[in-house]
Amino acid sequence: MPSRISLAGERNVAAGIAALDRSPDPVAHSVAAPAVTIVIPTLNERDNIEPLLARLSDALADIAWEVIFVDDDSQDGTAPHVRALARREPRVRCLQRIGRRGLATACMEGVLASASPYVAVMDADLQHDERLLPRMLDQLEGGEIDLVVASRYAAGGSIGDWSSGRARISGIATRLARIVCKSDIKDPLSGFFMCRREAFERAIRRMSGQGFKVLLDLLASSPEPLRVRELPYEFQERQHGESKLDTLIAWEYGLLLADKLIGHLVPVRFALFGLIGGVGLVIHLAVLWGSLDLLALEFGAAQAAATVTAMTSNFFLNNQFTYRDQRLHGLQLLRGLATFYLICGVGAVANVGVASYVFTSHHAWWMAGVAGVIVGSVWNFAMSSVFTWNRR
Ligand SMILES: Nc1nc2c(ncn2[C@@H]2O[C@H](COP(=O)(O)OP(=O)(O)OP(=O)(O)O)[C@@H](O)[C@H]2O)c(=O)[nH]1
Ligand SMILES: [Mg+2]
Repeated sequence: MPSRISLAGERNVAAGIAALDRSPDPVAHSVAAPAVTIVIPTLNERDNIEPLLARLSDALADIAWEVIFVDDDSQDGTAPHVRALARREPRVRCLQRIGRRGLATACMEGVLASASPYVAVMDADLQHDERLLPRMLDQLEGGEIDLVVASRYAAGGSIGDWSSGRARISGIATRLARIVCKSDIKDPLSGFFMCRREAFERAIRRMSGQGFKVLLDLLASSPEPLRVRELPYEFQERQHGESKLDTLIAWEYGLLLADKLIGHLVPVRFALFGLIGGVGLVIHLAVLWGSLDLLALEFGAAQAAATVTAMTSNFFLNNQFTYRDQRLHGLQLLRGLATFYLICGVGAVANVGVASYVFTSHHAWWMAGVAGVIVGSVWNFAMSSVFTWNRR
């Protein structure tokens, strides 16, 4: 390798630097950088996009803003629709995620895809009052606040016309949230807030990204308590499209709370995987008993039937609960099941091998059994999280 460039080369480099010195800074001469990025997660919200953009343009007339729609590959064509609008309006961007789901991770990735000093998160369905955005920005620019929350529960705010059932569930969930969040805040489950980018960045590596409640995740994950202000607003009716709330949202919420409470001791996914393993053991014993007593099968055949049933039910339970955010469907489901059988088969061999070794080393039978189960479970969890559910 030549240790120095030729004379002609040196002249070229010097000419290049001189030219750069003379030329105007290309960044400084582009359009004004946005002061605030509004991150909007979307799942089948096509019809809400244009009305929302019109409202944002009105509300933010004097502010340099941009909006990033983070779309999880909606079936109604939300992403191509946003891109079509982005060709006419450079303040609009689309981040389309394929094979991914999750409101919280969508918001986190939207924030990471932006560079503005302030970032807001709001829903696409016109339930959040966009006229609050300039006041939120004012509060942050004042310098004494890290996070402004649009609050349904602060004095003057309201949940609109929710059914009494939804209001009660939200009340209970909010009380639970206060246990894990480090701020005394009335609406830690609000989906509408604005914060300083550094505050978000400091917390993001500790965030769970689990489920719907990204604000709670942010509050509970921040290394130091955030300085919060709440602005009241009235939650509006959804305008177009369908709600994405379903019963499993409560499950995801439970996982987020568990992660914030015990996640530093044991990963919640592993705890869940172990719990489902326990359910699998019960299923195994039930099928074994049924096959021996009711069907009068040979022990070997009964044990094989029980093993396959337990592995299959474990796979589907894990797919539904432990890896809900990476759920497999269609052909991928079959492929996942095949890898799961294979991994658990090797896990069983490891389990028996370790247990036999511990037993022959003159340890108690139960100690040998537990050692085998631990090694087998860790193997199954580690391998299936790589080869069965985490292929993308
Ligand atoms: N990217 C992405 N966005 C999502 C996902 N789930 C929901 N959203 C979006 O998150 C926002 C909130 O979801 P909603 O279904 O409106 O939930 P909600 O406002 O609590 O419930 P409603 O009052 O019934 O509308 C909406 O903009 C949805 O399109 C998801 O898995 N991925
Ligand atoms: Mg909504």
